[in-house]
Amino acid sequence: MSVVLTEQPAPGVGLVRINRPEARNALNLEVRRLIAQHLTAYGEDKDIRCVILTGNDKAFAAGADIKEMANASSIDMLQRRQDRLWRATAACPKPVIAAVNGFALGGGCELAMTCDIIVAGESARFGQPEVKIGIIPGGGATQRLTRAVGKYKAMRYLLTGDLFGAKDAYDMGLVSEVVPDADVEKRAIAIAQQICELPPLAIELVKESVLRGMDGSLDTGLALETKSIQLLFASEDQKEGMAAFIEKRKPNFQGR
Ligand code: CO8
Repeated sequence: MSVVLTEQPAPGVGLVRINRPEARNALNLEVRRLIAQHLTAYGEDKDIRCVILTGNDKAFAAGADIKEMANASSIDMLQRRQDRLWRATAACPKPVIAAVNGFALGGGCELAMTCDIIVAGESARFGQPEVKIGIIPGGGATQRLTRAVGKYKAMRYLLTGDLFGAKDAYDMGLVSEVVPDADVEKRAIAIAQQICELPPLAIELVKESVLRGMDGSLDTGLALETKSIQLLFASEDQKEGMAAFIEKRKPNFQGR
């Protein structure tokens, strides 16, 4: 069986499941490459409108595969060019929801942070324990965790490697929702279905405006948002959405 599985749990929803239970879903290169491949394919698939990335009940992912890295040289690490793989989530034009149960540590927490929405189970454990094994995060945590929760909370966890629970993650602003463990996937699918009902072009431009805007000045971000809303007035879905509101009926969005 493959180390990364795909399913379609509902119409329009693509689900990518990390499947290395014997290694707490540690992200070896094969897993990283397959996740990136599936996200790219779903991004191009007209029938998919929202993607869920998940693991199993024990682990979303317990980090990069330490056994695969332990004896690597700097040049090996450079030639693995993993940074390109980390970009696949943001590059996917459709929203990606992380459904997290169990451990999301190191590269696993970083993978969740590349997603657009994070739904976590009550017992999920997050953390960036890299300093405990002599390295620092390499999948974006020094930047994405800091942007998500602020300098002082990020430093507190990055500098100690301490783990933290789902409630703390929620209180810090790292996760979008906390639900009972058994409901994580169900809730992620429900959010995905809600998104599938909405006009895909508007959804794509929300994602782009938020992600690109976060990296620029407020002025640049606002300009991008303005251009995006102006652009949407060329879409049939904008005409349909507003007409349906006025005519008091359900809109029928076509992604055009
Ligand atoms: N890598 C490889 N194998 C792992 C990993 C991992 N990250 N995590 C768990 N495993 C393996 C264990 O070795 C064990 O294998 P075996 O049965 O052969 O001994 C099996 O999974 C089960 O693990 P445990 O027995 O330890 O299970 P527990 O439930 O007792 O503990 C933990 C689970 C707490 C998750 C524990 O396994 C652990 O601490 N794992 C390591 C967590 C960690 O340090 N993660 C950070 C890794 S470094 C990283 O992610 C850097 C990202 C940089 C990426 C970018 C590079 C350019």
